[in-house]
Amino acid sequence: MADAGDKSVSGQSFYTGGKSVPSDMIGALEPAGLSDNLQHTLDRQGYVLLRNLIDPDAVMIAREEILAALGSVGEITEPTAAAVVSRTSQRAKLHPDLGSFWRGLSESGALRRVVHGPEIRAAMTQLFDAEVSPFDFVWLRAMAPGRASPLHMDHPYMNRGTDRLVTCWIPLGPVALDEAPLYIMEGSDKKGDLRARVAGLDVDRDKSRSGHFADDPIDLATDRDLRFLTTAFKPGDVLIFGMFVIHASFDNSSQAGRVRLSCDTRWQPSSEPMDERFRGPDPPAHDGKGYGCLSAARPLTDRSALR
Ligand SMILES: O=C(O)CCC(=O)C(=O)O
Repeated sequence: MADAGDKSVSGQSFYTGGKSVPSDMIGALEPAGLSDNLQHTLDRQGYVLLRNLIDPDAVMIAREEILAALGSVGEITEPTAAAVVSRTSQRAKLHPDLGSFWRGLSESGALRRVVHGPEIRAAMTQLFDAEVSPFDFVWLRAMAPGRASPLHMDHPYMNRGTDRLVTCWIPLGPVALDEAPLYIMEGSDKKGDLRARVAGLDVDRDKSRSGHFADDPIDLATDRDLRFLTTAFKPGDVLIFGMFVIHASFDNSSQAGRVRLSCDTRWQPSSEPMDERFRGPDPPAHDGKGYGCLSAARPLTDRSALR
């Protein structure tokens, strides 16, 4: 297992769709600091990586709660703190309403302390230079070995409110380089033709089109001379990016069989309109399915890809 928190990405093999990514196509995400102008950094490089922003103890408390819940449905072996998958599941039997099970975890106080807590609120206030609000809906993810998130921009999934919207991707615990770290395609937000492919698309209204990019990530990066930027993450780190940045995760190739936990959230100025699907005490999310719309709401043994 590579060292989580190590800035270097050299010497590590990365895989997408089972294919090895050439090492000269990989680069390291550069951290910023709160003394930087966060909006300028976001505009310039398409992302802001803030190391150790959130209290790591709070992150680990949320992590342990989620791992214990996955252990209670037989998906994580004992001791659950090691985050190793069992490759079996009792989830659907014990919790026939899978969305409700995932909603319970997503709304826990321990997780909300991390993803909507004072540190991230302060960073978002600084970034937007305004009072800020998060979407109430959060995208809690458990990425099992062999799985990955597909290549996409966030815009077609959440564009019924303001354009002044950012994603905050938060690792829930250490994420080593072989444990499906998120990657960003460097400079992809500056490529007008890539943006034009999904600009204005609303995946819930236009079912004939996928929000994801069907391209093979290595082919796209080669054709457009784009690098994959990633890093190993530590508890407390936050990766912020805009709606038109191409991103995905590498395959979880953990030989130890460790699951990757993370949560992505969205923030915007409070004065701007919010996408109604993701606000309120019981957000309808995609197709009114609530938390049941997420791949992570399915058992870890399930291979279907939702959101
Ligand atoms: O965590 C992942 O694998 C995907 C996250 C993502 O797509 C996002 O934060 O927008």
